[in-house]
Amino acid sequence: MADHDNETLTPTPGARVATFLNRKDVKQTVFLGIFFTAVFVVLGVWAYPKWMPVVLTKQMQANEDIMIWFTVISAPIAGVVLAIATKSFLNMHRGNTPPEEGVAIRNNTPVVIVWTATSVVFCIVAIVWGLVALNTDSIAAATDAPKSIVVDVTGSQWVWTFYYPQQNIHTHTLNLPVNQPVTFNVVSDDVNHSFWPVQLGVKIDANRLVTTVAHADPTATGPLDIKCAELCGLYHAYMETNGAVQSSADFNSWVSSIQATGGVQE
Ligand SMILES: [Cu+2]
Repeated sequence: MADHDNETLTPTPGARVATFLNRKDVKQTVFLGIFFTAVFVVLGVWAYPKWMPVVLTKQMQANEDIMIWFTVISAPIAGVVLAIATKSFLNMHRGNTPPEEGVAIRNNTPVVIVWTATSVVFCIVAIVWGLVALNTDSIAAATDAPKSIVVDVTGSQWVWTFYYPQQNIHTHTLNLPVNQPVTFNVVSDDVNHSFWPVQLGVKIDANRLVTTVAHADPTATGPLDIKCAELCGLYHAYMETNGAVQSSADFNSWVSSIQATGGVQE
């Protein structure tokens, strides 16, 4: 008899979960969670490509793909958290007594295992993704090196200067021909800077005494913004210049016009 009483008083875990999911406030939260998840997926897939800088290289395309995929993958988590926060906020002013206690999750072993395992899988995916992307890019850089155009980039407080050894020109704007790989040899004259040609999807430290090498594959023409991404002193925010990825004809005539004035851009 005692066993029988116990069975009727303590529902199975499955039944408790079913009761929990049937509660009106839980159903509303789940609905909100699905809604917010959809909003984040739309933001990632539709809005990011519109909001992010124009894609001019394979590297920038890879950056944008990662932003989109990670937004989509993390959308359900952000969606559920925002749903619970919204539902709690909306209930706050009603003076309702709190609903009866749901399934405890703090010491619930299956729940702890699921969220720990999920976090571990997310971290591993992010690490492997990053390592594969880095490795793919360095293999491409090595393969492309012989046919690359070379640009020696120097950061100094607070300007960027460029030297094209193959063309023997000094410039302060960064023009590049489309469909030709480019290798940047980056140094600093003084403090640490960070060379960031935004639309190329490249960002690399500019250090004193050490040359860092970056690589890009321009696939489309368009204007370029070059910024400094490392706080480097009073006028760091103004340490910017511009340029363009051009057709090879436009690039060649730009080079010729500078060579005609002694190889130094005015
Ligand atoms: Cu700076």
